[in-house]
Amino acid sequence: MFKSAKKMLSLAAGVAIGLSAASSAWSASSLEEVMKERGLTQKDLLAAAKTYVPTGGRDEYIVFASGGQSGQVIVYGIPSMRILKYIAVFTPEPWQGYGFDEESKAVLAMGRIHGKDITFGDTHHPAFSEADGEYDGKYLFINDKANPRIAVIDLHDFETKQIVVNPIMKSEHGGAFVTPNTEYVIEAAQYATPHENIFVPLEEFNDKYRGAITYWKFDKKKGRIDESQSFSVELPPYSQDLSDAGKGPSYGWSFTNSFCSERYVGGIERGRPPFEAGCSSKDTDYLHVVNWKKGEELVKAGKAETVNGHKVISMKTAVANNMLYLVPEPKSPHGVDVSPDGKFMIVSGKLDSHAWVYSFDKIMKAAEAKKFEGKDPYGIPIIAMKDALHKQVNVGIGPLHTQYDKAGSCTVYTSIYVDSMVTKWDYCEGKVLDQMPVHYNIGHLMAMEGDSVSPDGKYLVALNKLAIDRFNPVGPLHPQNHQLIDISGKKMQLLYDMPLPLGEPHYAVAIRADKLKPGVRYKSGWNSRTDSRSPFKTRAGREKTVRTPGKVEVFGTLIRSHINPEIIEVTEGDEVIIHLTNLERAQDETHGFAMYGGNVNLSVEPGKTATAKFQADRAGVFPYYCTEFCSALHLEMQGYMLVQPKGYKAKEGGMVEGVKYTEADYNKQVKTNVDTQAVINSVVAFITSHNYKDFPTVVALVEDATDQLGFAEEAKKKSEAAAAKKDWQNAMLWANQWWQYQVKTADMGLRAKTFLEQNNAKKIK
Ligand code: CUK
Ligand code: CUA
Repeated sequence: MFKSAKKMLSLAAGVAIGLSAASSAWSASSLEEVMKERGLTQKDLLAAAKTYVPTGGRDEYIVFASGGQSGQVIVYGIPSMRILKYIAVFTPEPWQGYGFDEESKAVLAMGRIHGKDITFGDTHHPAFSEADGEYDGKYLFINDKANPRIAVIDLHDFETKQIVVNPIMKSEHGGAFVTPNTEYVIEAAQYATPHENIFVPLEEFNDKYRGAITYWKFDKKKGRIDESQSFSVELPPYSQDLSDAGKGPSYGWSFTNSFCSERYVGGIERGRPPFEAGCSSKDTDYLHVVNWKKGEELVKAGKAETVNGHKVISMKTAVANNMLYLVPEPKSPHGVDVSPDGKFMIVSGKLDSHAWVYSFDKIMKAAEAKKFEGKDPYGIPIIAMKDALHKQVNVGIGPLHTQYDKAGSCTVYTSIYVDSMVTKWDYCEGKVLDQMPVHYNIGHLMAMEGDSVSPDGKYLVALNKLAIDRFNPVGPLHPQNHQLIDISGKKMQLLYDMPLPLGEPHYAVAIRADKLKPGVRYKSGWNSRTDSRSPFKTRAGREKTVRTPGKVEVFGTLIRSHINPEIIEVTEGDEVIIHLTNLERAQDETHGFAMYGGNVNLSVEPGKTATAKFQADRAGVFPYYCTEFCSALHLEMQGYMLVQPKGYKAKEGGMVEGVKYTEADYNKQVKTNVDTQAVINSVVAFITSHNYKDFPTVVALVEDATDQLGFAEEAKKKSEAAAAKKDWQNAMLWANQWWQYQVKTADMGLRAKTFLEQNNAKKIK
């Protein structure tokens, strides 16, 4: 039996023994003893049992949380609260090679503002694509408040594909919110500015500064926003805030609130009272009620103006076409959340202790009857609060956002920022049902599939702004605290605290895990950012280096455990372009590519083609290597870029080998290989004598092992050819390469065999 397989087999046995020893230790300490030792209560135990997912288990829901200032999206599971991924969106992220390979740099470049690279984002609101108001699990959108932008993430591979820059806003907040069939992604402005990219003094604030809502047209077939079909509606400079799309009876409308309809401009240094004083002096602000369907028609009819190359419907046109109304809402409101049936909108005032339930039906009746209490300074009709209001409920001090429980119920949950609690209440009857403290200062809260037309209830996550004393201290900058709450019973039950150390996630959305069907590999030679075959796709055996004056272009490949080419020779001053295709088909066999000194760092997942581009501006020796521990010989997955000085002449004579091999060495290696093959054959016999085809994991492993064995066969031929010429040096080295492929084959085979044993595969012959 050969050494490595023996080692692996004995290793496997060792693991098995270790497990049984450990399990006896487990049973020795009883549950009661553990509870006593760790000071746990029955309630703690119940919470643990409700959230614990044993090894190999899966979560029921997948959460996509904004990563706040990190400009990323955080993906985690519910109920385990285990973090699964950070998706790079607006910010370079080395693990994913985002912002390092040319393909993803092109995505970040779409987000440039006036030609400047923006390498962060202030993400607030993620939103799923929808079909008939249900999450369809295809795309995720997220906004950037600081630099008004929307990003499109494809949930097929959890990668960012597109960033669009808002053509008229300089600040936003009310995005991303989608219409029920993802016709549009809504983005509303925050701090008013001139729409044109020009200077306008603040003295002209009322006349020249404007808010807006942009409706980004989404092309579901292409999976991209179509900027040419997108449009905006001009709004007064009221500091628009959050938005939501109507559905059911309110389909075709959208709702956006505002928090500084005073139009106050501060200036502490000029001796003026600050913004916060002037922006909270009135008792009410305005909810903007907008008919985007009508807007779409007006744009098609050529009734929109063009600002910065983008279609904008003026307030005048909007009012004349009955597509824009205002409704007073309580002092400095924050969230506006449409009910799953589309009949109500709940708004809370940050400086008020009430949640206000508006009836869409009442608003429409008043609008149709032209029953207005007046017009705002821009001529927009105002529907009186009493003509729009359904209920008003005292929910606690500083209410922010609301989430709806299961479809058909009247139960909602509102985050209470100042009081640090969640209030559960009934919006049909208008009464409080339960209240629960959270830690601390909750912002958004989020229920399972909460923004869809059929929320699931079950769990609620409180996205708390402050953690204060909840976790082990890590310095002045504290993590955020996401708390998982069981809402399946009458009383809310706190289950779990999860620290989130990556920016301030404002909002999150959760989807049923079985709706997501991400791939595990790309079609070979794939540009994942454009979702098309890369022109730089390179197949095994077709690797090449193309030299033109001043430029060296490498078309290379990656596979366990070598980078082809292993030596790249360039001349000082050359532009170097390295395209690498990962030839692996095996799940989770990503290879990285990092090189000394030039900020070169790629992540190349199975099938992907990625490109590094840089200037070799100084002569020297630059090692490169694979950054993912991909096999036992991962450390040997290495190479050298040699940057030769201009005019360099290569020395006479070949490489001096460190070891000289003899015929005896060759024979010894061949003997090992033959023995190894016997082990492989026995593993193959075991696998094929079982119903392995019933296990997709094993089928994939077998496929991969078969590939590796094919490579072994090629190396074997090279070795035998060299031996025939009595070139023992090459015969021995190729025999060793043949063995390396065998070891990889055996590795896959043993993993498959172990899997079959652990999963009680049936013997079929
Ligand atoms: S926001 Cu931060 S807590 Cu941007 Cu939706 Cu309310
Ligand atoms: Cu590939 Cu390490």
